[in-house]
Amino acid sequence: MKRKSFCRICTALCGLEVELDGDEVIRVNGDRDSPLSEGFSCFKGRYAGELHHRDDRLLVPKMRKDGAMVEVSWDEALDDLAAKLTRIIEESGPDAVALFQGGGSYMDSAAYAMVPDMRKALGTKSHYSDMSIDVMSKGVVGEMVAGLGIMPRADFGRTRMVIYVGTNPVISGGHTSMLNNPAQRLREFTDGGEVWVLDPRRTETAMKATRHLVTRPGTDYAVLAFLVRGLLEEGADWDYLEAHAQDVDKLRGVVAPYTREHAARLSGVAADQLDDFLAAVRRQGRLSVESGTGISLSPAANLTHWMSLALMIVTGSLDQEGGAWANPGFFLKLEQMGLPPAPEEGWRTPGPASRPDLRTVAGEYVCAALPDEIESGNVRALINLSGHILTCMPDAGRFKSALEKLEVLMTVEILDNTIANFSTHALPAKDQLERIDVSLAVDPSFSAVAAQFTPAMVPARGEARSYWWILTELGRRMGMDFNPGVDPDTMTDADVVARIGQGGRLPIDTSGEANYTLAQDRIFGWVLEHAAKMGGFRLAPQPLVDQLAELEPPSDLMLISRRLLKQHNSRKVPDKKEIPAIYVSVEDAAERGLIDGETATLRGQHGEITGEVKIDPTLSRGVVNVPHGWEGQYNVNNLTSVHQLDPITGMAAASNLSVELTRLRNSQGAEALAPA
Ligand SMILES: Nc1nc2c(c(=O)[nH]1)N[C@H]1C(S)=C(S)[C@@H](COP(=O)(O)OP(=O)(O)OC[C@H]3O[C@@H](n4cnc5c(=O)[nH]c(N)nc54)[C@H](O)[C@@H]3O)O[C@H]1N2
Ligand SMILES: Nc1nc2c(c(=O)[nH]1)N[C@H]1C(S)=C(S)[C@@H](COP(=O)(O)OP(=O)(O)OC[C@H]3O[C@@H](n4cnc5c(=O)[nH]c(N)nc54)[C@H](O)[C@@H]3O)O[C@H]1N2
Ligand code: SF4
Ligand SMILES: [Mo]
Repeated sequence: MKRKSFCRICTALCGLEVELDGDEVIRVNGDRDSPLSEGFSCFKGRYAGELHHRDDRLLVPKMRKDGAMVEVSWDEALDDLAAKLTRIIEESGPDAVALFQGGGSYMDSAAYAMVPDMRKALGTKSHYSDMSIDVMSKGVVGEMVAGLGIMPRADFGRTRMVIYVGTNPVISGGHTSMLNNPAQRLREFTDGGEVWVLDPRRTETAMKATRHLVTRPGTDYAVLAFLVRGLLEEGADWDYLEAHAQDVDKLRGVVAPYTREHAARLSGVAADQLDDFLAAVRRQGRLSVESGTGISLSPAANLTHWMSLALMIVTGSLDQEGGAWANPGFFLKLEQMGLPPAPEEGWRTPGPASRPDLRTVAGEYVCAALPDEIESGNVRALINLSGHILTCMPDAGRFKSALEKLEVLMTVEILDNTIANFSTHALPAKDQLERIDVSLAVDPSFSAVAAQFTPAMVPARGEARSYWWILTELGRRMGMDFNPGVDPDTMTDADVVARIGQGGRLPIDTSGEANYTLAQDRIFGWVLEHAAKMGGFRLAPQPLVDQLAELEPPSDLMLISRRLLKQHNSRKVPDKKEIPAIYVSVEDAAERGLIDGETATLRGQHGEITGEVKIDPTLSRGVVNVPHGWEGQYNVNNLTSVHQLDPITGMAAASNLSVELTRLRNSQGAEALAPA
């Protein structure tokens, strides 16, 4: 039997067709009938069946007893947790219990929906999430410029120029804006217009683009500033600027130094290529600039987002047909939230007790503050909502030793993996094929104002329970209501998801088979209306002007971030080619006399990685990469640090770090063989 579903791994949310034989998943394929993905799917989505049946699924709750993780009953695990968390709150107050929302919890809508109520019931301010190891700058700079953390994307079918900066949607599915069926979408863009890619790597997206500009890491802001400068001389949309923006003259002063020569020197892009780029932008008029983790994880994150927004504003593209639009959401309905525009600094309050300097973003503390919070005794328990926190966090060593000091580390997982066994309590949740769901968490990243629904495909294996049930039941045992209106004794998964399905722009039918509900293709004008309340877009927020003056130029060799096709952060589809290694460009390998498979040391300011070199012809000279998500020796977060933080967002830099690469030598100075 074949049943339709949708994938809940990345923001592309591809339609899937799941072939079943009773409770056995035979295979998973892309759904040709999906209006979003039109049959497209990737390895990760198609692996859902094998993942479901894997031998290392976490199927029974586990708890640490005398140092070892042992299987226990749900009652024992939850009662023990409830007692310990209650005691910690009584002794140290609610902030001693921290929450972390990780990658495995976002796409479980029933769990995601209850987190705000759970936090409120716990009364804790210690709320952390992937946001502060991923995308802080987009939110903060959005608030500074537009009064709201908007994440614009192309107006499919109408936008004639799309600029991708530090994002590789063909592999990733998009950062904060989904790109479904990427090859097809890019063909449509390039048929009617132009796609330009700025990336130090010849990415899979660059290979399908009209033009690829190889930028030196962290210098894209200079290229964008050069465009803004040129447009303010000729080609800007002055009607739009007069109606919707402020501080045009201040912006003109800021970008004045970015002449073609200066921008070329900084970015490494030849001056005649910059001329072509400016000519293309003038020719196309409206455009969309989309960026990803190559930008958001870098020290130049804020400046690049600022210049991206400035370019969309100067060309009269932002919130305009044929330019870039921001999805206000099917469920979350940002335009109806009624928030006033943010102040020029963004909505910020002091950070946690040990790190007040690390200010909040969207009411959350930043992950970089967590080690200090734990070591100072302010945080004694961590409720880890499915993050692989040994690999995803900056300064892996420091994080690990801090996490070891926790009295309670509760992890909700689907796998009996390293993080589950590092915890004090590991609780098995349903995997994506086992749960009924709607597309809630990544709602505003959707390419239309739309929603998807899927029933569960197969029953839960072992004793895995619904995520919402686990959390709601924990609250009840603590005498708290983590999920008001939901009774875990009487309500089913279907009841809980049906409530969420009623909260969108249109009611969703959650009673039967998978469906796609389109409320409206796109919504325009709401961002402009919001910005009008503060006198129009702020083109030159002072904190960004100040940061621009302090930015350091890139060094000779820079570590960059990038994603792999068959791996989703820490989650891997087994593959012979995507092996842990230090990925080095042909030129950098040659200069150091390195050959494929040889051992080398990659040394940063804060740590080092010694391992095998893999020569990667897609990398440009001066750029090295260790993909994130690997444990142990190849954990790239051995090179990042909670001491290298963005002064505005408090986010640790995980891309564009200055590094040195040397061939491994032994203590006598002779070249050593690769260690066995
Ligand atoms: N150096 C460096 N560090 C980075 C990054 C980088 O590029 N470089 N990227 C950063 C970014 S952008 C992010 S978002 C984070 C991501 O890092 P994490 O938040 O750790 O996300 P994942 O590794 O995707 O998934 C975490 C866990 O979810 C579990 N899981 C999988 N499916 C399910 C499910 O259906 N239900 C439940 N309950 N759990 C499930 C997996 O087994 C896994 O252990 O890492 C960040 N860290
Ligand atoms: N296959 C796969 N898909 C994923 C994930 C995954 O791990 N694997 N993770 C998911 C998650 S959590 C996220 S947040 C999204 C991220 O989605 P994307 O941001 O699209 O992620 P990446 O593919 O890492 O793309 C980052 C790009 O930035 C480039 N880059 C690095 N530094 C610079 C720079 O200074 N300037 C420029 N111009 N480019 C630079 C890199 O070469 C790389 O091509 O992907 C999601 N989808
Ligand atoms: S692109 Fe993303 S949503 Fe689509 S199948 Fe792959 S992981 Fe799933
Ligand atoms: Mo992410």
